[in-house]
Amino acid sequence: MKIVQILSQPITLYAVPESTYCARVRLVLELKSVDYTEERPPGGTYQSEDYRRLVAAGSVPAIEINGTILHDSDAIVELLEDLFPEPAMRCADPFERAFLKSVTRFHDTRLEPVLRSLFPLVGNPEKKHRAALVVDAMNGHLERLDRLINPQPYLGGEALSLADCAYATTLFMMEDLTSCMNLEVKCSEKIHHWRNALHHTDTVREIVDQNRSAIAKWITSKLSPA
Ligand SMILES: N[C@@H](CCC(=O)N[C@@H](CS)C(=O)NCC(=O)O)C(=O)O
Repeated sequence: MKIVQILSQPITLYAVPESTYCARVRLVLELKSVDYTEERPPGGTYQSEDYRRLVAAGSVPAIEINGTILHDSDAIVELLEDLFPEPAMRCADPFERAFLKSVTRFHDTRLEPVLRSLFPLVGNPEKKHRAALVVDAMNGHLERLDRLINPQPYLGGEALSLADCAYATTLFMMEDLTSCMNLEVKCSEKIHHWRNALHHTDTVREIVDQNRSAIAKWITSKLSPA
């Protein structure tokens, strides 16, 4: 029996529209044509007591699947790959698979944490100097990423991988957050081509554009608060 057949319950994704980690899980669910419903955290925020009762780790994304609650986007997409192997989004070759995992880890432990530190600086002109330092650090990570990867057109070759899904919205969010502060993110041509290839892929474009419009609304709320 296929594992998918033993799933007795529909899948619920707890997510917020602005999050790059939530977009990554949404993207994998969509690319694998998995039935799911998406909900905001109960109580309206992932900081609510109601949400923490449901998801002990208190972070989004989380999924409820077969009665199990799981947080952490990387753990979630790995589980989805095991449960729904088509289309394959992990390389069969163990060396390539480990390499792509290391590229994903570079996103989660290097690039995204720096990007995240920009959020509290948006709409704070007095923190422009701090923001410029953050963007310098981000550009340093992008330079390292450029040396690390060789997308053709995706990270694992012709098929989209879980690693691509980790980066898709982040590559745009970096630009949207820096440009609203008149700062410049420096993406190499290689990273630009890869980003364009991602955006030319229908499902990716849909998820990226949804995330970008949520980020645009958030930026507006910070730059011109009501
Ligand atoms: N490593 C986690 C990071 C997720 C994350 O940091 N989510 C943010 C929202 S974008 C959050 O829930 N922050 C609250 C917290 O972690 O306590 C993942 O991949 O899911």
